[in-house]
Amino acid sequence: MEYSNLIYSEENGIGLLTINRPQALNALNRQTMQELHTFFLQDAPRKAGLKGLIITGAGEKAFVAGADIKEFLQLDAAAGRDMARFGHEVFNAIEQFPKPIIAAVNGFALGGGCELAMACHLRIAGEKARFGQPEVKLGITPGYGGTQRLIQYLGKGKAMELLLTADMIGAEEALQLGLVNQLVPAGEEVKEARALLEKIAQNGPIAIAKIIELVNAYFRYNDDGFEREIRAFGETTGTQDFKEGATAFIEKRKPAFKGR
Ligand code: CO8
Repeated sequence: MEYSNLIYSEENGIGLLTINRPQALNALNRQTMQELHTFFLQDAPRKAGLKGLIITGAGEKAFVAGADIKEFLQLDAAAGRDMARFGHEVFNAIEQFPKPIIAAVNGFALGGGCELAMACHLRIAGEKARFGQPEVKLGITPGYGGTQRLIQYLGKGKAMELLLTADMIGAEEALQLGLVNQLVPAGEEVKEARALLEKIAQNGPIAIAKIIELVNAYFRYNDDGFEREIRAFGETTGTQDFKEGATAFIEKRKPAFKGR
């Protein structure tokens, strides 16, 4: 299929998928999510000879700076919940994909971008990478699995802190906390991801697929948390606080939340 916001290339069985909206720091708008859905649920599973995939962001500044806040303003509670559910389908397909997927994080990985990186099997961060779940600043909760996967990587205490404060962490701290697997010089993320995939691809492909399935199985005992997140995202999207939070971002000012 033809994509407008994704660029795909393949070399020696390793696919490189680039989210390509650099003017919006690669924010995941509706069209991009639709294309990711088509890619991961239809196109990628049919690619013969594929050994693994790399996901990265176009430009030097961002991996993905989140869901597209400018499209948010039209969302009501039901539409918010439906979008969150659609995103969960995409990110679950990434997490369950039987070939290894590495996020090559070249810059901001915020909100939906951090959630996308966490859905991948491994993460290689460049020195400029920054991670965070800043949704509470907009008056909403994460909606693409962030509340659940952040706990899986960081543990409850640090996940709670980052989710409540909306603070960002740099690549060095992300490495120390186990959120990323490798820290590399800026600009080398894709090259190092490719080298790691080449190494993994020396191993048995059936065993690799089983490892992915089994490691994921360990964390799938609590699917209820994911379902609750989808509902919470819908509920918070229906608040006046959220309209204020998203409008304040667009108008480049601080939001004045009223708790309604
Ligand atoms: N959505 C839309 N546009 C964005 C986004 C975004 N998430 N992030 C950046 N942009 C745009 C900016 O508006 C700006 O556009 P313009 O030039 O037209 O003003 C352009 O990208 C460049 O950004 P900045 O000028 O802001 O660049 P800075 O270097 O000053 O700041 C930051 C970089 C810190 C990354 C800043 O852009 C920022 O804070 N971005 C928003 C980060 C954020 O809050 N992300 C979370 C979004 S919510 C989310 O992801 C929820 C996921 C679940 C969704 C579930 C269903 C919908």
